Amino acid sequence: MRQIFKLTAVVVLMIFSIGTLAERLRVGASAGMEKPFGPIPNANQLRWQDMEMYAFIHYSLNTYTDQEWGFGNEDPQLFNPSDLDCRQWARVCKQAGMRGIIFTAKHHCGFCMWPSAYTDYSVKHSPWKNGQGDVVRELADACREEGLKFAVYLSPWDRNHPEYGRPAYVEYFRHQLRELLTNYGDIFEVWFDGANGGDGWYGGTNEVRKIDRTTYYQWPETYKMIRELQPQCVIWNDGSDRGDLRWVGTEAGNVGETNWSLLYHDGEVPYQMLHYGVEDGDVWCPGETNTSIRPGWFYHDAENEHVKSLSKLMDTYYKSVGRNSTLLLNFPIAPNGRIHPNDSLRGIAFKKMIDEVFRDNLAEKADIRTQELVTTLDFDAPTTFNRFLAEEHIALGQRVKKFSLEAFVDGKWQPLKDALVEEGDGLTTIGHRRIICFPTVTATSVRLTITDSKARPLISKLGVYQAPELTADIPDAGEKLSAGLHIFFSNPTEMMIDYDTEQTVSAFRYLPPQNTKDGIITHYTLWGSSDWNNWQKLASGEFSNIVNNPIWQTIRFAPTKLRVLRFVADRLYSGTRMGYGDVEVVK
Ligand code: FUL
Repeated sequence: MRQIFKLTAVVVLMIFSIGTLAERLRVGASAGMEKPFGPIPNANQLRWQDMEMYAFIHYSLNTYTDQEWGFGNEDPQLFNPSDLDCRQWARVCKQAGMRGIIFTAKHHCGFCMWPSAYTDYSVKHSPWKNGQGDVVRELADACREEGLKFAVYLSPWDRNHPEYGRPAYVEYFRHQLRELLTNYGDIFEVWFDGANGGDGWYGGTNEVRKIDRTTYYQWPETYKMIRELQPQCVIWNDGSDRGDLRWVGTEAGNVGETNWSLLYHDGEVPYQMLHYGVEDGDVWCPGETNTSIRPGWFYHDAENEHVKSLSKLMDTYYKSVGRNSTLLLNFPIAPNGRIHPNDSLRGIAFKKMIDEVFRDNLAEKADIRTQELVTTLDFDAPTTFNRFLAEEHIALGQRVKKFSLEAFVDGKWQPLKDALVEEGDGLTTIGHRRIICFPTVTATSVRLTITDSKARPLISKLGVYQAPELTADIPDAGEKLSAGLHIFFSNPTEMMIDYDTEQTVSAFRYLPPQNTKDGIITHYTLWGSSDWNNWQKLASGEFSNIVNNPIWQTIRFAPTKLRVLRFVADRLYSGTRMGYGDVEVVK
């Protein structure tokens, strides 16, 4: 029997519900006869998924040293913002559509943004507010005032602490976590960054300390404490101990178009699993897509003109929220203690654009009929659109594996495909929300067919939209700046850049390889010479976080006259030959 109902955004395939739009939106109730299939989210994971977008805020001593990773010996005296205003952060984040804020209470350098009772390396020993300030408190209060949720990032790797790598540090870490979970109200998420470069200050020993990330932190005990102190909090952890959420394997701002909210309950989690989930996984562990609104996580003056474009941010939205993930978007704090206007303006424009795209659901004007696994939306008149949205009722499990989408144009069904994927049609999983972007079509009908599903599909919302065209201004790596340089390699880890005549040079820039991690330089030394015999060391150091976020790196030094530069890879992330996407010499 063919059933037609109008004005509904809810279709339970094979279950025909009647009632008001609101009742149908609560399809869980009408699907009450349905049994869950496979792993399902718990109440905390469901509440978290509905947040959709929330902000990261990166702020620490790095803000004052122009670094991405502090070594752990940076002076607390550097922390003295002139105009720190957590209310400005909360207002900006709210207007940018963020429903909460996750704050770097402690980054890898170990400096605590609250006056922890367990260390002197904190705001307590900074000139800011004469050591009486507490950034975590100010932000938690500001979030509450703006109606935002609040959460903390507490880096397990601590390059300052003398005991790091030994059991005493794990105790210390738990004490700190307890302070954060008991003194600042409700915490919606805890973020335990897995990054660990090995070396650090460690109480002045300046050495490399290796830990076994699967055993050292004894996560099960820490998790127990979190569950007791904050029963509604979700745990993010990219280590091998399953938290409630998973990293998506990249900081570039995208998750796989196929995105299962499932993992295996134990075992290693390689990139493939992080990025696409696991179809036959046995635990619910949804993906959170984290990226920054500008290239780095911390603020750098040099990036003020590199705040992501609106189309890049929309692309990120479609490739995160539109792919069954949440979006954790970072806003760095500038040295004055505020979000820079370039970031706030772009963030607010981003939210306006999302509202604009999804304001008018054309599906609500269509006749919708569902027969078996095929749902057809018929419009009264030819209708122009370029986005399709579907949501599954995930409370009962993620079920849909594959679907097809067609538009009825000039008397013929035309297949539509996801324009944001490079291979195949991209029409795979749905989950919490799936948005398909395609070139604008004008059609009288659109048809969704579920072609493969683990169990009876429960689709809780459909949408058809016409998004305004944005200019294609997604920046890529750009033209090769190195094309104009005379480059050769004296050995696989040493690059020479030769000028025929002496030049005054003040900086060198390195873009790591973009498509592979092999050859990425993590530690370097840069030399200059005017005669090929006498070499002057210009700089040496680490490229912090370059593996997860392979952006341009800038090495600055006092302006120096030289003819040839020698760029030495002291350490590679993997592989044996230095790799590069591009290099630039700044005169
Ligand atoms: C990474 C860290 O190393 C970065 O500094 C940043 O905090 C990012 C969110 O996670 O793993």
